[in-house]
Amino acid sequence: MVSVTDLRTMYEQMVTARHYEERLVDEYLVGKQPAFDISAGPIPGELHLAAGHEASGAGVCIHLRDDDTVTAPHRPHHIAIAKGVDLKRMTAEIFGRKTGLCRGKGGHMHLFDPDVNFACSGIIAQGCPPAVGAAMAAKKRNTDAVAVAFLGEGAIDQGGFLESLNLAAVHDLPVVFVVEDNDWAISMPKDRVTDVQNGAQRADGFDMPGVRIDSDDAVAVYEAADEAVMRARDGNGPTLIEVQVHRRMGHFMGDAEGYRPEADIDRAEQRDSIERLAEDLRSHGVTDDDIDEIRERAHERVEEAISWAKEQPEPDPEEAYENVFTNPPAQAATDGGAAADAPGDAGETGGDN
Ligand SMILES: Cc1ncc(C[n+]2csc(CCOP(=O)(O)OP(=O)(O)O)c2C)c(N)n1
Ligand SMILES: [Mg+2]
Repeated sequence: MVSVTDLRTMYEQMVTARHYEERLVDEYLVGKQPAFDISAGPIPGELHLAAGHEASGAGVCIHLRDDDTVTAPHRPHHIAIAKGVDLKRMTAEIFGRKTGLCRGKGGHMHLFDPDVNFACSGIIAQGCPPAVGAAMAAKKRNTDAVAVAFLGEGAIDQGGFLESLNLAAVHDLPVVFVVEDNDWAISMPKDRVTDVQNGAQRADGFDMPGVRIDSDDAVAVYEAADEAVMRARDGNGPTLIEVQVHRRMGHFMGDAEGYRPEADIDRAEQRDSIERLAEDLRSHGVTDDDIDEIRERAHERVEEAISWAKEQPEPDPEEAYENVFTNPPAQAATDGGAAADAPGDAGETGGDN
């Protein structure tokens, strides 16, 4: 049974995540108009927002400790915030600054915080094998740490996910897989890629428990995750949880969503898991003043992180090839890195995420 303290914590995480992303939108759009120029402004590159996914991050991560591992996909902010990733350094990373979590080299899809064992990746389902590895390490070290891999419903036909389920099951590993089902993989609706509408059924093929939560109700997620994390910590193996969330925004900032029916967008806007949780708080006797105070505290924290990040120095160009898995092309040492723009060399890192 969820306590009022836990309800308040989840609410704070969720409003922090929502406000954080609203503020990122403001910052992201600076310099990108009138014709959308994705490389311009203080946050260059793609930005995938998780507004509408908050209940899954908060409802799961509230059960985790710093020594538990979380891997997240390309839509990571709500999960990172709920896992306790340093908000200032995460924001500096998103702004490409030198003091960012990855020294400004990763951007918003490649946040890595070893202090709380958090990582994310733009490659879908990529986080599943490392989460299984972290769970195997915890088991071999005889600790009761667990690992959680978050992924989207569009990633659950990937081999990496299915192989991870198998390894986790056969070795009884302390890992929880959390599928965030927002019905879309970019512009592809779920029913065009699979006949299995309940993704939790994938668990049956690996003889592990599978739970589907049909609404983005933070309390329902909390309860399912409580059981799954406890089961993992107690040495009883993995669980697959699928949560119905909703995508309130486009796939990425700048997505005109021409493929998406108006009714679907309206439905996503009407189902607000944060408002639903505020109602839960009220029914537990928390006053509107208390709720406002939580929200204000969250907003202040976000503003502080954004102001701090914007004051941080840009990385030095000479550091471009430090701490990365590539060697500089021959000319880079002498031409300041301009050679990296040539096709086919180490600078060609583009791609559709
Ligand atoms: C292995 C791989 N294939 C394709 C892509 C391109 N891609 C980026 S996001 C995405 C769809 C992801 O959908 P889903 O997993 O449902 O997550 P959502 O964006 O809905 O949160 C795809 C295909 C990728 N990043 N990685
Ligand atoms: Mg999806």
